[in-house]
Amino acid sequence: MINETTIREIAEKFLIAGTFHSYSLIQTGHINNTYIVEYNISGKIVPYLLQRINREVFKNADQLMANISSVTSFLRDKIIVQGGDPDRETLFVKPTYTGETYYKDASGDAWRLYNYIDNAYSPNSIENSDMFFSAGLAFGNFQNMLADFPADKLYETIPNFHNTAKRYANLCASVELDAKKRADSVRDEIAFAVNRKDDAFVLVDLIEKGVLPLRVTHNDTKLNNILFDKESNKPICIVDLDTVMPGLSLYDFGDSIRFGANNAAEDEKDVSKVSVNLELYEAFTRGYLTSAGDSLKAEEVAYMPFASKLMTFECGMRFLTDYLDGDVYFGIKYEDHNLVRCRTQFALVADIEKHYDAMLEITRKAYFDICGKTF
Ligand code: GN1
Ligand code: MG
Repeated sequence: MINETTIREIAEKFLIAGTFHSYSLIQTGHINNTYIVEYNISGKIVPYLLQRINREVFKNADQLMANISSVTSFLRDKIIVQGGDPDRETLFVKPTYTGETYYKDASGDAWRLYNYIDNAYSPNSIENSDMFFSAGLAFGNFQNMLADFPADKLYETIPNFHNTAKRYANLCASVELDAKKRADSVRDEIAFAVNRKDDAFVLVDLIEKGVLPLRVTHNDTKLNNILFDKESNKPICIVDLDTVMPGLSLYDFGDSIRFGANNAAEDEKDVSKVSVNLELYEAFTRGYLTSAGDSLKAEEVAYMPFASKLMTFECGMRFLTDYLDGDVYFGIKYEDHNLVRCRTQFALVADIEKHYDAMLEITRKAYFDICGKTF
């Protein structure tokens, strides 16, 4: 049971020149537990972000935190050189009194402390296309800033994270095992996935053939992993760096569209509300190409509509797999939550398929307008 005493004890392990003042829980994300912890530093109340890392998902806290601290130090240095504000434009890791990047409690849980970026919000939906254009700029910029980061220094913290062929195989294994006897109730969803088996192999094959290059990517580019400034409504910082690993730029692009260009929430129960918003697709594509377009290969642009579909399909498969496994991975708020999430994802896949040619045309035109290139 996590209560004030626990949080206080943990907060006091970190090298902060002040005393614990108060804490509050933030309900966000499906994976870690997040708290705002306030310290009294010479009479001033200063907030920090405390997180308990989900040890089922991230088995190796040393490697995870090594990735995050090297990437954030790299970003911090670049932001300083570029004249930005390093305290607001990147997370940074506050060490413990013993000089570690995280604190391991008596039960073996790992806790980390970050700077807290205030006057900011992480949106769960898009207000207008300018905002999604900015989101595209922000993720494209993140890709660009890390373009010369030595990728071989990063651990693959969750192996095969976006390996869609593997995700498909995992789904089949869970259907076979049927641990919770739920497979019969989701035959339509299983059939939907089986009918799209070939899609799961497309990008994996292109990596093997050397067509698509591995880059340092974020791998979880949900809109709510961007902090926007409350006053200017401009993106200031990319957060949730747990899955920063070698990956494809298309994973980041596709996952952004999956979440941000859906006309409905990820867990909307009425799937008739789910559809791809082409205006938003165009806005994000233009933002992303503006900051990252010149450093991308033409193939990485050509597959943007496909990746939007594939990342949505992957996420749907993951929710379905977890539903079949008995909801062991994603946090759920009610019994069928993962199934509801799976259905929205599959509905979005179907809608992207309907609008595929239009998305391709939008991408082609944006690439030409912004980079003067074509595919
Ligand atoms: C998880 O924790 P959160 O909500 O940012 C998941 C992503 C999924 C997402 C679906 C480490 O992200 O891969 O796309 O849920 N993160 C991990 O909402 O599995
Ligand atoms: Mg997140």
